[in-house]
Amino acid sequence: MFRIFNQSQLITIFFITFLIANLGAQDTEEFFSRPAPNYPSHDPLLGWIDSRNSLTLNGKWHYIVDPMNNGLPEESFFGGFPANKTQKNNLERVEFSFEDAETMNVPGDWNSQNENLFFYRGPVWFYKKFNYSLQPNELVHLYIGTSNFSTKIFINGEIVGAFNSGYTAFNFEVSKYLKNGDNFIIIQVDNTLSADSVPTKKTDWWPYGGILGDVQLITTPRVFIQNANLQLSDKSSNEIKLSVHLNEPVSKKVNLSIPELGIDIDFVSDQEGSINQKINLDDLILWDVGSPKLYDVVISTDSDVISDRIGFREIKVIDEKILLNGNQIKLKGISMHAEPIGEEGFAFSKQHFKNLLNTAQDLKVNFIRASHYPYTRYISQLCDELGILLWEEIPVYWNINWSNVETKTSAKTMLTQMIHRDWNRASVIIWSIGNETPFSDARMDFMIDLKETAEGLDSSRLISAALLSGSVEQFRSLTYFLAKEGLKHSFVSYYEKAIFNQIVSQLQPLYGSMDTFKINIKDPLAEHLDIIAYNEYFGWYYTSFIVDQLGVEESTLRKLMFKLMPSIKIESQYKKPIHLSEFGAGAKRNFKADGGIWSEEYQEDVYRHQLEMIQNNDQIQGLSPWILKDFRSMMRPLAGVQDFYNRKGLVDEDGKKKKAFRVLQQFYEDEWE
Ligand code: GCB
Repeated sequence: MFRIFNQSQLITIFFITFLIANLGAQDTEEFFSRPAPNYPSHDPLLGWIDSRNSLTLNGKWHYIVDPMNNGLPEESFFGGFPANKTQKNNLERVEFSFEDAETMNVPGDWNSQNENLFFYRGPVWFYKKFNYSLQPNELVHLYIGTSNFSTKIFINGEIVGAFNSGYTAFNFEVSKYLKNGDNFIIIQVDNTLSADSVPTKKTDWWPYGGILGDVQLITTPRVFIQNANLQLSDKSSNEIKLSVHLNEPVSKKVNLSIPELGIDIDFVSDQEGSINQKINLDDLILWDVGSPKLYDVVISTDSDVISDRIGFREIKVIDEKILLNGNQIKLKGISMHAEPIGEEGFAFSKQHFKNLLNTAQDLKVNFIRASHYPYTRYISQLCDELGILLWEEIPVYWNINWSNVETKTSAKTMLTQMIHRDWNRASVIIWSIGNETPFSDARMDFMIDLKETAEGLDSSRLISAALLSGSVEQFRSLTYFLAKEGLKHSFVSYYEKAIFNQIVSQLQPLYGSMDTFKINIKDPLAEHLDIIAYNEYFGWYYTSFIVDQLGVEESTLRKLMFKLMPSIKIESQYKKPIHLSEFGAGAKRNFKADGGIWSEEYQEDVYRHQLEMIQNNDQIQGLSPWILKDFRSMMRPLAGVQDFYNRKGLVDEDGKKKKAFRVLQQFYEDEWE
């Protein structure tokens, strides 16, 4: 009987059978909510991918926007998009066609490639045809550099798997789905965020959707080197820790070769397929800021070989100092977002990061805070080559759902993928496990778990998190010092002085014995971090927070804040270095406001006062002001000024410098040693 039907007729028969079964008197509901299929989860990350054979799937992909998620097989009334049904004759009803759909570039975000998708948050389907020639005894892995935020993958109509941790690389072994000749791949990417996701739906940056990193089909032998890590564990004896992981639990000979150092050593993996060894390297030249020495490293088995360029350096903290290769170093940094200069959208290419890092180098930095999420792999490669220190971060941002198991799994997956990708990059000295996370016990458990995960994966780097400032207690004492300052100045009105008098006499018993305003960072998380990173906005937000409660002019408070700032002391009871991970002010380039808010001059003033404060404080060992370049944010609608940009950049979106750029540049070049 089956021989008389062609394939599309068969599908129709099944569909009708399905309809009859489902629309029958018994249970029409099932038709509208079918069980979701099982989506397998990703494989352990493939390391050293740049040394592997691969076929790129970058380029033009067809796409269909699907705000109602109708293309998913379990949601669709029409059979589902992954099947890629095409019309065979003109009496066949097919309501989608990938072949006729528009195209966009992959990698690339959709927000900047189609103006209708600028604010879009939802699912989009991507489709590409490719030709493949399968070789015997090889495995093929689909490797995606980043896709935001939830991804479902189908090859030739079959489910490959799903990955729900945005901003990080992932891979699936896909050999069994491929055939010789024509193949097609369909990927659904959904950039919807929720209260349980990482990050949540509220972020002060653009939640770009799309396939944002390279897409590659990488080939390996059947038994292959999954990943390997080399790091300097002890500078005094030039001791290197080597770990190698094979994809199978087999005992195999593995060779490590570093020709320039005359290293050519064989090891044998244990029953788990792992090697964990220490070796001593003579005459090692260390990787350092300004002299970024990299070595060619090759690891091989009888069937597999991988290589990379790796630098060796030691980073540690002793009391309040940061030591790079045993020498004290101050982190002269700047924070960044992954957005290119002079182009809309998400930064993903080597060229994007080259341009950003050139601008940062012009600022005379030795350190970049890559906030608030992992970027594509090119940034750390470039920092390795240029000798710039790097902080990498996961988007555990503001208040996320600390007690939700899936939220934690997602954050841990991001941390693991980030570390497994960049653990050979000498430039990366800090893993940051979050930004401005408000106090609670649930948050402490969550963050400590992340910290232990990071430490377990990589013991050769520092761990930090940007802590939140501005407790009620801090604001109360700040108010006292501002009021006290206010009594001294003629620009303060009689009415305001009367208010200040009242405040001073009320708060005198509490703060009268203190000679200057101090912030003591007491966040209990600081005890678990190697560097205490702290975000503060004295010259920007804090005055507006206080003004609402006092009934004095905001302009008065801003002037008083500038008077106070140079003497403010930020300190911590934990004897550790403090890194000011953010400070800054908004300014639109060329905006004329007579030195007021949004002018370049006001931003410049904030920087001058901030830097004076920093110069007066020995516990501060690092800075990454907010931020290198103006960046897109849905939270910033002010027309004519912000236009959906956060304007705290030291350069505008086209890379043109604002006045504060030179203030920080000079500080780094001549003043802060
Ligand atoms: C912060 C956040 C950062 C924001 C910045 C701002 O504290 O960490 O993500 O963009 O302030 O500009 O308000």
